[in-house]
Amino acid sequence: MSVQEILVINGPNLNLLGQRQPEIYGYDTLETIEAKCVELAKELNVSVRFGQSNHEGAIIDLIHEARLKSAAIIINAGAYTHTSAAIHDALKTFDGYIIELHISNPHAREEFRHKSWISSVADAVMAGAGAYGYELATRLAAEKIKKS
Ligand code: CA2
Repeated sequence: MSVQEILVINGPNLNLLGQRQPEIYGYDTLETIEAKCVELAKELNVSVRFGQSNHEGAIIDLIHEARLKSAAIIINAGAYTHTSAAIHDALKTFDGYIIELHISNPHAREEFRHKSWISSVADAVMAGAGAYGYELATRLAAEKIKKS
């Protein structure tokens, strides 16, 4: 049987990780985080692929691609988390396991970050663990897709 894929989708501005606001988002870059998750995925006998876009439509295209190729989605939709009915609708069409992920804890931040359009279509929500959250989410997704 072929190795199952986890698609990790990152939304707007997350390409700047490690370059600005380290007090909130830490010092790891998205490339470093990806390398750690790819390594971990090998140990867990799954595959991990990262995608990032600053554009809502491109994130929706990634979700549609996952419908055909991926067993799980880990999504940090960035600020689109708090605004996007379109990403909500796209995730609803995905049959696999969905984890909503945040580096910071949006509930401990400004009021506008308390609303998520993604939580209601996610199987799990993880927030506030910093960049380490990506590894935790990879472990959880791997466990869930192996049991499915
Ligand atoms: O904590 C998270 O992961 C967030 O999804 C990050 C989003 C924010 O809008 C959400 O409320 C919570 C923002 C991502 C911005 O990323 C930056 C990275 C480096 C420098 C500046 C922004």
